[in-house]
Amino acid sequence: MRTGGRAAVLAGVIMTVAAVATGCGGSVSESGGGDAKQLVLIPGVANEPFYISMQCGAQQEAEKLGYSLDTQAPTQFDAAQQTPIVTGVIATKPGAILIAPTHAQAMASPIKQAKAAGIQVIEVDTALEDTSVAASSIASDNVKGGELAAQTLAQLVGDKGSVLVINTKAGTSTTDQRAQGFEDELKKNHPGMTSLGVQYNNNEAAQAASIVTATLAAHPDLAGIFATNLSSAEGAATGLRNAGKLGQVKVVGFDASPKQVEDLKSGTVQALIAQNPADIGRQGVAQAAAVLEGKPATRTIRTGMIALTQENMGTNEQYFYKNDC
Ligand code: T6T
Repeated sequence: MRTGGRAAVLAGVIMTVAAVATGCGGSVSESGGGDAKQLVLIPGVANEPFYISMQCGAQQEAEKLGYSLDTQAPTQFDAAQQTPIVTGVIATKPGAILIAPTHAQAMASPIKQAKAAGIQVIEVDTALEDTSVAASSIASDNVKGGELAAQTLAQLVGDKGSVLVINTKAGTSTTDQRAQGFEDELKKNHPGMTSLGVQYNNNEAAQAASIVTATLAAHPDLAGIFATNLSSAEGAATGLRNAGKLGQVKVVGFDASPKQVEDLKSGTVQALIAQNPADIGRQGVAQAAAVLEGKPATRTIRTGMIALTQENMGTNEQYFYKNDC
């Protein structure tokens, strides 16, 4: 990111927290014999820096507001694994669950069961397609994030050439929106760039690396990659390293895990769209507390993002995700 033009676009990327208040009223919790002061966070997957950072923020806020927070996560980002966790949590009757649904449709049924059992539902990061279930949803503006990724990649490749999108799993609300925002921005404002389309890595970094290898074999002139999340970006870096194409093919990745930050520092990837998962967790707990205390909830909350580059990463360390609190 050395030219004035690049810096100018990237300077304007910090999106401040914007709450879209709809004034949805909450009711005092009746958790049917359970503990209304107990909250359960159900992330998309265990041991992953994005969700660990979210948990750290949620934990801090829960302590501040006088709630207990338990976290139960599936070992894979998979609705079949997340469903029994939700079912088990329903039996313990907490006041609220804060959940990152691993699939916009497949998780609707268990989450509706939680709501029917009198448990308040707050969506953190991902969301169900059915917007009638959750009292509040807190996430980055993922369409905007995809657009920002397209603008950033366009600058890196000189606004021309073939680019690839590596997505995680179809049906993940956030990454689908990022891919959509990216593709729409290319069509609208970057006619010199051609998208080779979206390929899915099943949220496995190794699969993202294989996708890069296969794409380079078919398209040796590949100019850039948009990797829609942590696993895609970590894997894309490995794929390019294996193919000896580091630096030649430009990468814009979503998220900022410790490994991704290392990849940015070493120039393996050129930009990272970092989210603010701790803020998602904090605001998720605040919304849960509001509905449990009969105060109005904010139906949709958008948290901040920033495009990190080698140039600005030194002054934006607060955006790096954590492996522990
Ligand atoms: O990108 C985040 C999250 O926003 C997305 O919904 C799923 O993947 C991550 O957790 C990163 O792995």
